[in-house]
Amino acid sequence: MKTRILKILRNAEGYVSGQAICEQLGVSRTAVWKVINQLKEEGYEFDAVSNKGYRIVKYPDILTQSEIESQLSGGEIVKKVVYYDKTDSTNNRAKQAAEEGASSGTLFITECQTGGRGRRGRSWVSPQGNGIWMTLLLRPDIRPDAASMLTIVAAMAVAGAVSGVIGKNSGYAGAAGLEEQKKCLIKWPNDIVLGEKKICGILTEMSAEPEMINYVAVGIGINVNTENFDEAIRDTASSIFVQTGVRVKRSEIVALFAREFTRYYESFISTGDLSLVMDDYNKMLINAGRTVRIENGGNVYTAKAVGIDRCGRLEVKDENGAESKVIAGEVSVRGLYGYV
Ligand code: BT5
Repeated sequence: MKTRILKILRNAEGYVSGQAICEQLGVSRTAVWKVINQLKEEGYEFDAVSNKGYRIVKYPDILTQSEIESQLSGGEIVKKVVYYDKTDSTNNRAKQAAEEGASSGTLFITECQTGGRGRRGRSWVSPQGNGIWMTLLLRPDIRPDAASMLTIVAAMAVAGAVSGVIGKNSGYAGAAGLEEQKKCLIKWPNDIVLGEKKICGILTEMSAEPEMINYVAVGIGINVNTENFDEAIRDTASSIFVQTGVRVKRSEIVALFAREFTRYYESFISTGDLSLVMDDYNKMLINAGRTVRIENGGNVYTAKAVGIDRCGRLEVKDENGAESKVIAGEVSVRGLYGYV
């Protein structure tokens, strides 16, 4: 009920009377009043005028189930939000819930991770209060070898959502009007960069049979309002706030991510590959046209990145013009002189 009341208040043009809420939801005045008090405790500020009703004048920067679900339209792939004040890793929460039967479209999100994970045993710094640490549980009807493409789909959705929210909050007409350096780009395959620094990483994990996926957990970490970084990541990491000076509400990014993800995911599922979305991805690809250093086990070489193909492989050209394709998961791709 909290989500529904919050949605009514959020979408209202002006004041909404307690009576109108009661009638719309078929609940008592006391029940509405209790929810309004709970919302006040969570940091929502109201203007309450007799004979007119309530209007929300300030939203807290929180990631609770009702804060996020009240911003969803119902048409998104994200159907349900499960929130934790603190947990070890939202990927662990999603995987455990998946084993216990949780449905596709459940989003696990937390304020703080105590054991945030990157790829190949690396750790992910996930402090309290200023980032988005979330995992989307999916049960797609695709071949297991196509699951890694979900990282590409998620990267596009994050980049689109971050550019959109920055555009909206910085007074520009939209992402298209952003200065080039404030556009959110993708470093193949799983990093989202702003101002050439990493603001987001994606960790996709899967449980599958030879021909069938049980579930995929798409874990996403975004540094939103972070101001200081651990020494170990200071050179490469940054946040939306540090790069743009804009402080955005984290739930707005999550809601826009849900919409963007739905758009790209539906295209991906309709063909089972990235053929309908790869052009958009390649436009957001920071590596495109740049020389990259590819480390594949003991084999290190440089080549010019061209773009991804419909399976998400990075096409590169060596100095003699010979083309080859790099498969994610096995390699590390860096710029010649730094992170990109
Ligand atoms: C990633 O790994 O970039 C995937 C990160 C996924 C994090 C999300 S948060 C929600 C969900 N739950 C989890 O437990 N994980 C997912 P990788 O490409 O391996 O990069 C890891 C490297 O990024 C580390 O070794 C550091 O160098 C750097 N790093 C760590 N924390 C960072 C941060 N907060 N911001 C930027 N860089 C960071």
